[in-house]
Amino acid sequence: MSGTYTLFGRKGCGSAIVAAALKLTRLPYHYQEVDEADCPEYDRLLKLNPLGQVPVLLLPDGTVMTETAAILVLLHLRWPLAGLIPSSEGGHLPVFLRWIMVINAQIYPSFTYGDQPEKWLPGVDNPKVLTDTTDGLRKKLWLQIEAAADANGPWFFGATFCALDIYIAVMHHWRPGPVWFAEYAPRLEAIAKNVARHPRLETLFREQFS
Ligand SMILES: N[C@@H](CCC(=O)N[C@@H](CS)C(=O)NCC(=O)O)C(=O)O
Repeated sequence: MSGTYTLFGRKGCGSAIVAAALKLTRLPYHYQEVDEADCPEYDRLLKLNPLGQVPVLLLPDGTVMTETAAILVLLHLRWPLAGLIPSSEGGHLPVFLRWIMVINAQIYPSFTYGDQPEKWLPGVDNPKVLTDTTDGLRKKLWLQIEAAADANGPWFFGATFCALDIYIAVMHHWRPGPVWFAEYAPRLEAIAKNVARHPRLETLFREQFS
């Protein structure tokens, strides 16, 4: 499909996952940074996604997409050569589907609720307890993903790169953070470093996480 995509994002956020996927697919895109709530770009973002969340991807035909995983599936279908999703031949696909759903349905929302606990527990004396419990759940989930990752790398599936590697590389910068990953999830930490060194992604990762 021809035409330019527009990605609405914020430095260091989940939009970096979509930006990395776009770079691998080589689909042409324009990046719109939305770094604060009080700016015209944020008003435009709110019109596209009333939740005000990034990433939002505006397709060349004007269709609005939210939800990182849904966007990656679409990009994969439009540019399968990027290898974002493992082939249905071989055993990787079911494992990929399991962990990509755990990341999107459990790990990602743990930030939605844990980052602004007072929003979800109005009037409660100690809303930070929600941050602590969701941080704990997230560590438990990352440890499961660590145990499932190939011990020798360089990617989650050994020699086979896929979008899980991109998620790991971006999210390892988020709580509990790189120091925790280095100590408790060294396979995931190694994957994150390898993705950040990928020739097509290294500039993006430097820009997003420096
Ligand atoms: N389910 C969404 C979650 C997106 C999301 O939570 N994005 C964060 C940035 S990484 C955000 O915009 N948070 C602000 C908010 O939730 O108000 C997705 O998969 O893309």
